[in-house]
Amino acid sequence: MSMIVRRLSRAATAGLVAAAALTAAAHSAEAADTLGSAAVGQGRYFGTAVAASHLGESDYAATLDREFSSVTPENEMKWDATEPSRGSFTFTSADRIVDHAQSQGMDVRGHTLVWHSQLPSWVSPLGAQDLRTAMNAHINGLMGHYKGEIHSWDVVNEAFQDGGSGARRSSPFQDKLGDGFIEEAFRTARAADPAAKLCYNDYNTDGVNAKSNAVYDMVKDFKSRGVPIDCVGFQSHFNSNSPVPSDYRHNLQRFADLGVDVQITELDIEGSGSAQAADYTKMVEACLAVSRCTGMTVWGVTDKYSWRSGGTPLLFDGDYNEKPAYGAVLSALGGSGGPGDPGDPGDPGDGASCTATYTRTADWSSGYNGQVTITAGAEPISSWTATVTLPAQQSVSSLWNGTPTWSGNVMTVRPSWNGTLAAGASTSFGFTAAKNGSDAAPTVGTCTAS
Ligand code: G2I
Repeated sequence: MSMIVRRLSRAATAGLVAAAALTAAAHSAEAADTLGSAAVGQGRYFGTAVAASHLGESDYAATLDREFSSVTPENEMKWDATEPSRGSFTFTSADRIVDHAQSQGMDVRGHTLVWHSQLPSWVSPLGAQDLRTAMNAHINGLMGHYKGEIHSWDVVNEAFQDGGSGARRSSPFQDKLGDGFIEEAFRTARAADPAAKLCYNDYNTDGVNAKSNAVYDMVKDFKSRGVPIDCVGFQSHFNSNSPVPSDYRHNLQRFADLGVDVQITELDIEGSGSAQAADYTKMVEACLAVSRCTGMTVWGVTDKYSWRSGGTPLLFDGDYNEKPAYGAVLSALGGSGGPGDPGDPGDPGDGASCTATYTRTADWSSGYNGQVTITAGAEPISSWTATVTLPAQQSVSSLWNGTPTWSGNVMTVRPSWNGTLAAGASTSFGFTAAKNGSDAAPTVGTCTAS
């Protein structure tokens, strides 16, 4: 696997932000008694949509920081928020979320680059050629600003119609540029930030139906022609009119079998009590059953700020109390003493093992980049832990593709999204260290796996 250095491309304070992330990440990976840490134990992320305007509310921030390992800006990265007039980008609210996430060691999903909704009024009147130029400039402007900082981008959102036809949805992009706009957006996005996973994201594609079949055909076509797509997002907004489909897992798996990752991107399920909890359990179990399901995101922290607040669809109520659905999700993720706890007999992965090897991949007078490659043993693994002991003088300023916790100069690294490995397969994490006068190599301790 090639290592991609995650470079913070925005503020001059980037180094400080990254260092803070390393410190703050410690609490979220300590015990599998929160959603985020339990999911990390399964090699997945567990995220939430976040609104910048709520970050100043202490209960909101405390719940977010305690429970989640990934965030998606709910509205702040959309076109109307980031490029309200042509060529003039504003990132204040989105930066607030990204900075907060980084200070807590959380990943960020980018939502969304090209979507028919929440478009500023200047976009729709453009002629075809101008619209194409504007679309590509928007992708480049947004992805360029966050280059190296976004785990996955929803490159194109909701481009297919509901109903039985499987046709494309009418939009300025579809109507003026034709079917090819999606492919063009993905190609532009790959060039803009090669490290980001590029997703197609939609709703009512959660089971096998005409709409999901149409998306499936598009992804299959993209894979066969080398159009750069890495993942498909299944929004998963459910209520009594749109219940959890019984073939949800099968649908995730058939997409995964095309060679893309799958992610549950906007999960919420209207309801309450044990019925809601049971539906949430089904969702988590479906993701855990599909090895390429890399994580899930609920569409908000608390019922009181949900876009469907009347339907109380989330895991925390309006007072930030854990709902039955919260306990169900935590338990399905193996947290809180359930299956998945270390030593729980009957868990898959009890014979799991791994090895860790270190190489220095870049070197300069004051610092270096190190890479640790994790290789699974004879059995597949769903998570790994590696320790790296640094010479006392040295300090780490950033780390990518892993989640670190610190004890003195010993760094314990667990997966961020790369915990699941087939037997014999490898992944790697990397870090940048300051030498502070010592050029000695760090030592890598025993790798443990589950
Ligand atoms: O509609 C649910 C989601 C469906 N998939 C794409 C998501 O991006 C979408 O999110 C929702 C947000 O949760 C809402 O918060 O997108 C809505 C707009 O399409 C968002 O609502 C808008 C309100 O309509 C605006 O009045 C408001 O100014 O949020 C804006 C910012 O608060």
